[in-house]
Amino acid sequence: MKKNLTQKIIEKHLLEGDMRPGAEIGIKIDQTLTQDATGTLACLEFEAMSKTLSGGSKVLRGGDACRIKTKRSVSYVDHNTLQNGFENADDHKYLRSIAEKYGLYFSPNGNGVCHQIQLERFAVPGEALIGSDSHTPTAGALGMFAVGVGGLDVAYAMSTGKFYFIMPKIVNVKLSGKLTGWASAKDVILELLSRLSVKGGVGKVFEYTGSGVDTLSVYERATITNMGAELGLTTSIFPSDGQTKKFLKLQKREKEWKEISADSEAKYDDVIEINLEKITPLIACPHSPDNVKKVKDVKGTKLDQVIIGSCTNSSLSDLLIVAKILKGKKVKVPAIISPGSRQVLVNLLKMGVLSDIIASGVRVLEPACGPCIGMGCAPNSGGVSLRTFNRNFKGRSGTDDAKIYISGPAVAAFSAIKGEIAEPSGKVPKINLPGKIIIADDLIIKPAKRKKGILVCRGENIKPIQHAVAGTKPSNTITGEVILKLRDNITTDDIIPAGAKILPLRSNIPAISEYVFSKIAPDFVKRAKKIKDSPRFAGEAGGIVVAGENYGQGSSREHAALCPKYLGIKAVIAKSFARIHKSNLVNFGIFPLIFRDISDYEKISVSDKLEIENVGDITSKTHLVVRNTTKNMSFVVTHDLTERQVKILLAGGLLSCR
Ligand code: MIC
Ligand code: SF4
Repeated sequence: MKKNLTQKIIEKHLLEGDMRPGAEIGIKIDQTLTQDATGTLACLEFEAMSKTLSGGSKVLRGGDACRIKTKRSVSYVDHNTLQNGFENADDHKYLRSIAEKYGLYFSPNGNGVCHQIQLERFAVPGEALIGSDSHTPTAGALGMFAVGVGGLDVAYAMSTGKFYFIMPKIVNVKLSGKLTGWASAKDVILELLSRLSVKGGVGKVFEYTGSGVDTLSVYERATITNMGAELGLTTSIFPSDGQTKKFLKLQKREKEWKEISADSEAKYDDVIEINLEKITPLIACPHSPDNVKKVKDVKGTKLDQVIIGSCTNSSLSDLLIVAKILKGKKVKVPAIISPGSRQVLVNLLKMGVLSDIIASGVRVLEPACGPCIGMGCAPNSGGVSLRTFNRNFKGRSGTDDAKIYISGPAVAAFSAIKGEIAEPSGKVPKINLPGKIIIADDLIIKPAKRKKGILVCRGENIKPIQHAVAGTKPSNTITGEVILKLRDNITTDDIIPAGAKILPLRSNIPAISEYVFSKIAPDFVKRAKKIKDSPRFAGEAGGIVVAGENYGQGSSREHAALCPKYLGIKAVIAKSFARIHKSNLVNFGIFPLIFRDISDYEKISVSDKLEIENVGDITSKTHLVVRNTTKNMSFVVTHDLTERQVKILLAGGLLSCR
């Protein structure tokens, strides 16, 4: 049978299940990645799974502990790079010691953003990667099957080498022609977002094929696969071809290249056609990546700031274009660049173009996520900022009333020079990547040989997770009160915001839980705690959250499930869920339930008391009856959980599921 590329890779890794869209399968995982904002928790979970935690002691002696079961697992420090206090530094020390003890690679602070480095130094065509970051699919640019997941799934893969997920539908995105003028790879993915919206890719893989594929470099492909996360896709993938070989050769990793692509008459579940010739510069307007317009339609919008960077557009080729545009010019508004990796920075320096960027008045930050996750450079009140990032959710920049636009690097560079959103003009510069680059990976610490006496450093900021995740089996009727009723497309940033103030608490669940829904419902925590502690419910009841479509889109942060769990949330009833967040809810024992009849959403109000009956029968029944005792009415909820997920839920979460 003719196969597409996704089927080929999954089949090669298949351990359990049937590769039918919608069915759960288990695959072997070759590589994992974690970053510091999700990785500390993932490593704590890994330790808990590996049963190496001994009675809360701060320092463990090791040597006999289990090692990771994957071929390559990399632990990155790239998100929590501001060190305003001891917290982040302590977490980083913990991560480094875990890497040494269990056999992970460790990429320290200043080395760059995980996805850029994974692409440069670790991704291998045809292999399978999961990462505790939603943009892990960036590695699909190299023909890798790469999926973003919650930390617990990574911890599980590091302990067992396995990953379970729902077999997605595979869509053939057929590219023809080639990009012309100032159109860039960013505009291709913005075009898809404008056609399909932020929930258009849920349950799907986008596999890129067609003659247009050959015209895109790996750097360009990576921009497209990276932002597939914004469509809600399971992943995106390009074939491994001549462009891939060229990239790996440049990275002095030619030996890891192999050709891999779909069979010529392979079948797909759907087809989308894009003629690259027709793509023009696009821009996502506030406050969603799918609010896409033509640059020419918003040009002239005054800007307060421009930032070029993030894992979407911070590669060597992106910054070379920017340097060419900025050469000899001055920026009119504060402009900032954060290179994707130290390798990118070192090569810009060697090629003599960093000086063009600096001379134009641009501030150069260290290679890290930085402003993309609200780690500094927040805009002024009501400020308008144009960024080359992938997300422009309200408040994510650190300034709640700022307006964030998203574009490709050329639009951003021209706009910085004009001080307003501007269309690129003039002759498109030709970017010649050098035949050889400096391979600046010397900061990466390779896995140490197994040895005794490695100390795991657990700073004061790292609180034990057992009490937070300890799953109690749900009783047969979940009794609860609706604490919050939400709109469509609630992001995990809405559930638990990031930013320089909250991020350092990622390894301290009691402390970070104080910020759940803090931006959109400041009294949520108080109300959740009141219900949780109410003697009326005798510890059995909890809060229930009601939501619209695509609940939990965006970041993979499992804190968006774990913290509500800590606050006593028992169930989320939504019109639909985003993939990663749904798995995270299951992993922490919160029921993700779906309205059978969407109109029932309208009939629920905040403070209604609900009883979800016969939860213990959920295995056999896809329907559960919910009694609204406040309004004296009932409605039906369904679920699309697999048997394995039901087992996890009924055990109270993955860590309690043996
Ligand atoms: C993001 O871009 O939102 C993050 C920060 O990289 C997250 C991970 C996190 O919240 O730590 C993601 O994309 O998964
Ligand atoms: Fe970092 Fe931003 Fe990429 Fe998330 S989207 S990994 S915060 S650069």
